[in-house]
This record gives sequence, C-alpha cells and structure tokens, in this order.
Amino acid sequence: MLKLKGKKVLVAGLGKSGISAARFLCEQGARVTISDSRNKMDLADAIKALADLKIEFDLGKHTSKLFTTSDLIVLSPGVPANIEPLLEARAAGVQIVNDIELAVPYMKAPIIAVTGTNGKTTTTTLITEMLKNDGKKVFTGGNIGVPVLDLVLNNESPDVIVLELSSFQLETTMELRPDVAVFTNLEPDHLDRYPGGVDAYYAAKRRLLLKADKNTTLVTNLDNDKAARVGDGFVGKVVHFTKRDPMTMSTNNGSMAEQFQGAYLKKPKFILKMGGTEEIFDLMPCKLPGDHNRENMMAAAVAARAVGCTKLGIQKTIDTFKGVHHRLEFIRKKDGVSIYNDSKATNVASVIRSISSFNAPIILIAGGRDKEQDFTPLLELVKMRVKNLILIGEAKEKINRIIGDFSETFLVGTFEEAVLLSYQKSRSGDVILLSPACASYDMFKSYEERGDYFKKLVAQL
Ligand code: UMA
Repeated sequence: MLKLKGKKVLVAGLGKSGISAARFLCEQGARVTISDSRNKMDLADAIKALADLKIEFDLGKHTSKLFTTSDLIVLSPGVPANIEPLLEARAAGVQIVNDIELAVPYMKAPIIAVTGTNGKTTTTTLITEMLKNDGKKVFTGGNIGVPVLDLVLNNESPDVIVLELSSFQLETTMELRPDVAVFTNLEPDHLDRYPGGVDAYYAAKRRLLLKADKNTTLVTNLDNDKAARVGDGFVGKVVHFTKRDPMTMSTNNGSMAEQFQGAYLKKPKFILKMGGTEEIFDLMPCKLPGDHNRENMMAAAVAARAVGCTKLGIQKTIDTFKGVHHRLEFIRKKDGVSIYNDSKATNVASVIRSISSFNAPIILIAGGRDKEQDFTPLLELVKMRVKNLILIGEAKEKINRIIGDFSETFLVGTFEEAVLLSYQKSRSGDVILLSPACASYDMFKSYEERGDYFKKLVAQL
C-alpha cells in the first residue's frame, strides 16, 4: 500500500475523479495540491465541493515544477499522459498513478472489471442489476461516472465490485487484479489520444490483464477478432460469448462445441454453458433493441455467473431492464416517428451498431468533435438505411466529404436547427436518431449534456 501520510501529492485534473482523489488523499494525511488547465471561474463548483479541506490549487495552467517536485502524482483519466509537465515528472522519477490504484488495497470483494470499445456501460449496468436481483450488495464505479475511490470514501462493504474501465484509466493502472475481466469488443477509437495508432489504444485496454493469473476469468467476444485474440496465451480461464452456434465452429483442437464455455445465441434465446451445466435464457422479454444488446446481455450473464449469480437474477434482469441513458435510448413517438437519443455513440463502430438496430428509414443526426476517425465504414449502411443525414459541429465537413453523397444531406449551424430539421424531414414510420460518431466537446461539456439537451428539444417538438 502506498504511504501517503505527510507526502506531497499532486492531483492532475479537477473533475469527478480529481475531487474524489483529493478528498481521499486528505483523509490519508497527504499534503494535496490540485493542478488543472481550466481557470478558477470554470472550476468554481469543484472548488466549492472541496472547501472543507486544506488544499492548494494551481489553476489555469500546469506548472512543471509542481509536477517534478511532488512525491506522487494522481492523474485524472482525461489528462493525456504526454503533456510536457508529466513527461518531465516521469523523467525525474516521480511516481504517477490513478484513483483506481489508490483504491486497490481497499477492494476486498471479488472484482468484475469491464473494458472494450463499445457496450461497456450497458454491460456494467447489466452485471450490476443481475447481481442485485440475486440479492447481492454491489459497488459499481469507474468510467460509468462514479469514481472508484467513492468505495472507500463512503465506507462501502459490497459483496461484489463491478468496474467499468476505459483505456485512459488503464494507461496508469498497475496493481489492479480483477477476478473477472470482460472485453466487450475492440474497435478503433480515441485516435486523437493515441496518435501512434490504434495498437497503442488496444495495448492500453490489454493492461486490464497485467496482473491476471490462473485464478482470473477472462470473458471475451468470440465474434470480434481483436477481443477474441486477447485470450491468446492467457494463463487463466477463458469464457466466451458469441452470436454464432459453437456447433458450426472448429478450432485447431477439434470441434468448438465440446470445448465451448460461455454464452451463445439461439434466437430468441441464449444458452449459458458454464461449469458443467447448460441453462436456457429467454430474450423475448428483452426491451433493448439490436443484436449488440444481445451481446451485452450474454457478456453480462457470463460475468455474473462467474461470481455465482443464479439463473433467477439473470432472467429477471433480462425481463425488466429498460436500458441506459444516452445509449440508443427511446425518447418518444411523435406523429408516428420514433425518436432515439444515442449521444454516447462517440465512435464509428458504435454508430454502425445503432443504425443496424433499425429496419425503418433513419434520419441521422451526426457530428461533433472528430477523434481522427475514418468515417468510410459508415458508407454502406448510410446508403442502405439513412434517408437524411443531418451534420453538425466541427466534423460536419469531413463527414460530408466521405458519406454525404450517399443520403440526402444537410450541414447545419446549430443543434436546435438539426433537431427541428430532422423532425421536418420525418414521416410516420421513420426513426430520428442522434448518434454522433464524435465527441461532444465542441458544443457541450459531455455526451450526457448533449443527450439531455437533445431530449429537451425533442420534448418541445
Ligand atoms: N484537464 C487538465 N489538463 C488536461 C486535460 C484536462 O487539467 O490536459 C482537466 C479539465 O480541465 C477538467 C478535468 O481535467 O477539469 C477533467 O478530468 P477528466 O477528464 O479525467 O474527467 P472526470 O470528471 O474526472 O471524469 C473521469 C472520466 N473522464 C474521462 O475519462 C474523460 C469519466 O469518464 C469517469 O466517469 C469519471 O472520471 C469517474 O471515474 C467519462 C468519459 O467520457 C464518462 N470517458 C471516456 C469515454 O467513455 O469515451 C473515456
């Protein structure tokens, strides 16, 4: 366990994780300074949240000297590891960790950690619900919006800990040893953060297995090349989920059907084959649209079962779960037009899943801040399913050049215009879908703010 009493600790970034880390560090007797590139006025709420503590602030910039002269730096996930002061601190031998590392010694219950490019939040939430429906006490945190140190700050003693972890968080994760590690899928994303290429992003994700051993269970997606390969050479137990029938698959060591452990789809059901038993789950009552949500259901069932969740807990969740905000979230039907908020779809792969979930003609609102993405994989689907493409934000011209010719496309100046135009263009039976394929930061503070504003505008239609 890191010794923190009396240590000079710098917290980089005063967002949710910075606030939680600073509070924890003060409780541990550390001398805390917070550095944030935003100014005092922008950070007024965060400063207020820490008003009862003795903390120094260095705002509006990152001062290298503070970084290089600290005993320890606690890095927020949104602060890129290659900013100059961090490079200098690393060269000076200063230890850099994240909030999750600080929480590791306090995690006494079995840990299920979920990573991947898409489906993380839904899968994390499903696992949580399955376990709760099974009567277990669960702490859920990480990228899902709850800093992991809240576990310690709120004195929680859960039966199971469920974590959603992003590549940003995993970059500085060293000691975390999940009992169950889930990879939903691996697809290109965040290329603005990884200018060296997508492999650096995948490598950050794989750090989830850094401390894995023979007692670790890896849950991974057999239908996604990169995720399936995470299991190569893995020393622990590997269980899969797949939309295919294992009877039709073969491996180097014979038929997959006998060896298969995990969940596979047999529409409208899925089979869970683990630990010598086979159980059937009915997906008919499931309210979430799209095959990707069947994947999320199976991934969650496998992970929950790996820590002993019963059939009842799993099926009850399938029967009752209504979905997660901002992920293909149904908002309302207006004049026969179904309107969905998919603001969390900040990469191309996620939008492909969302478009594929509908058979009806789609009016797609997309755009925002580009993450150096290649939009060409959207081309075929846009051609087949998107009747109008409404483009917004910094990336609108780039997207238009690549896919604009394959639908009737409009480039608009404001978010309000986009929503109004989508409604004017719609006819009964259509779907209006906000699924941006981009980050929100050019117009909003977060994808949540973007989704909430979309919902507000849709309510006013
Ligand atoms: N900042 C700097 N210097 C920089 C960059 C940012 O000082 O160079 C400051 C900003 O001014 C801001 C603070 O850092 O004040 C924000 O820190 P942060 O971006 O780490 O945000 P938090 O509020 O701490 O939220 C983080 C995660 N955010 C990111 O990874 C970007 C949240 O994931 C997570 O829920 C939260 O910790 C709790 O664990 C959000 C996210 O967008 C949902 N994740 C990305 C995604 O899902 O695509 C990875």
